[in-house]
Amino acid sequence: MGHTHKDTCRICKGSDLVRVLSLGEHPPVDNFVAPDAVGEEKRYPLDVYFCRACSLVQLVDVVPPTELFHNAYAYFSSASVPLVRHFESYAKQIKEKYLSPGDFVVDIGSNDGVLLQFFLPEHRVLGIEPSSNVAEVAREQGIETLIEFFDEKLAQRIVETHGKAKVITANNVFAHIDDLDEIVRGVKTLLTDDGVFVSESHYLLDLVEHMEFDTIYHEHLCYYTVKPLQHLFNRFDMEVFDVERVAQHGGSIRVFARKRSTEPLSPRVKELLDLEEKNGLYTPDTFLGLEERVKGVREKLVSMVRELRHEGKKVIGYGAPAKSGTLLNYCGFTADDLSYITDTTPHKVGKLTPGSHIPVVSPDILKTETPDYILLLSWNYRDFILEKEKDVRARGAKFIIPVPKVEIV
Ligand code: JHZ
Ligand code: SAH
Ligand code: ZN
Repeated sequence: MGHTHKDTCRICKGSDLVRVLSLGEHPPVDNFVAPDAVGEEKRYPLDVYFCRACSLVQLVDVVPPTELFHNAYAYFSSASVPLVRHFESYAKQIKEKYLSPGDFVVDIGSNDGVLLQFFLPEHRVLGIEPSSNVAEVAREQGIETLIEFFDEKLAQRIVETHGKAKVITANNVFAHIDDLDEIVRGVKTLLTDDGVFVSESHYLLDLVEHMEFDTIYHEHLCYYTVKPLQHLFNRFDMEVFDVERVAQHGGSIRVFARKRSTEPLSPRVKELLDLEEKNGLYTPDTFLGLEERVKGVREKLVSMVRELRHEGKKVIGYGAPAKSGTLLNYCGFTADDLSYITDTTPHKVGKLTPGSHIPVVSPDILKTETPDYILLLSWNYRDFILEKEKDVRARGAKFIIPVPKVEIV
């Protein structure tokens, strides 16, 4: 199946789209390859566009969702200990602010149950998760999960079988869905009149400020700011009533929306809108400069790694997150550059990274091996990983940090 190329904005439907950054063609980042199944991989363009009408930054080349999310999806949220802790405190906030015992919570893109587990047993929960291998893990823990893509029809069915939800969450998935109108209609159908929709996504301001170019990949169709999200919800008679910046994934925004009401909005909404404006996120010029900066990072990283290899040093990678797909393929790294990459996800171990075909192994290898340099691909867990790997560092291994700036520690 090929990809589709849209010529209108995903939120406002306008057609004044400017291409602001091009990263070339890449395979889908979560499609790890079995060593005995190496063949031609499909590559799709990774070009970023800015909408002059509503300021949404987005991809317009859309890979069919079934090629990204399927029965062998590689991302398991619970493989990252700091992320599990994050969702534990997220659930605590929601419980304290919005829930009474017995209330019904639905999570869209519930993955392995990383968030919903923390609402049990006080609340009723339901996960929606189309990647069946990941959904099974949640089911095994007793978290009821529908193996489906969320849409309005499914929302209607859930209302009939389970009733309406007091809280609907959708984390790191609201930026991943092409037809946002369908999702918002579904959310409205499923939500009680006093219900709350909470969604966390990577934040464009952090992407730009900290050069997080590797967080651009086909799963991420939207790079959100508050302004276009307001536009989206308003179109459906809903409103963004609160926003919060959180540190996850190098910087995310947690956005709270509800059916339109007469209640006041949190002052934080206006504060963040002002900050976005001040930082030029509503003009394409801000993004047009990105490509040169990204090329600069590539030059620095590639020459550093190639020089080290030339000197006979052993270099490996640490973490095979989705974003490593973009970084590795954009830099053209292969197993000649990084001998292997460690990752805590059992599903990734034993496979090859998409496109770059570098073997993924368990981090246990570092208990006995001491590479000279370790490229930290899961840079968003930097402090946690540097502390966790203090033994191999004490034995002389150095970490190369690629983001927010290339440095060796
Ligand atoms: P992590 C995810 O992207 C999923 P990814 C998704 N693509 C998305 O939208 C974004 O989040 C926002 C490993 N690891 O969480 C585990 C170690 O090996 O940064 C994971 O494979 N050792 C839908 O994939 C990866 O790193 C460790 O100590 O970029 C982390 O992936 C830790 C902490 C993690 O997200
Ligand atoms: N919410 C988790 C997982 C994010 S990964 C977290 O924040 O860590 C994104 C998840 O959304 C994947 O597990 C993917 O299979 C799922 N997903 C993708 N499209 C979806 C859709 N249309 N409806 C529901 N889930 C979807
Ligand atoms: Zn638009």
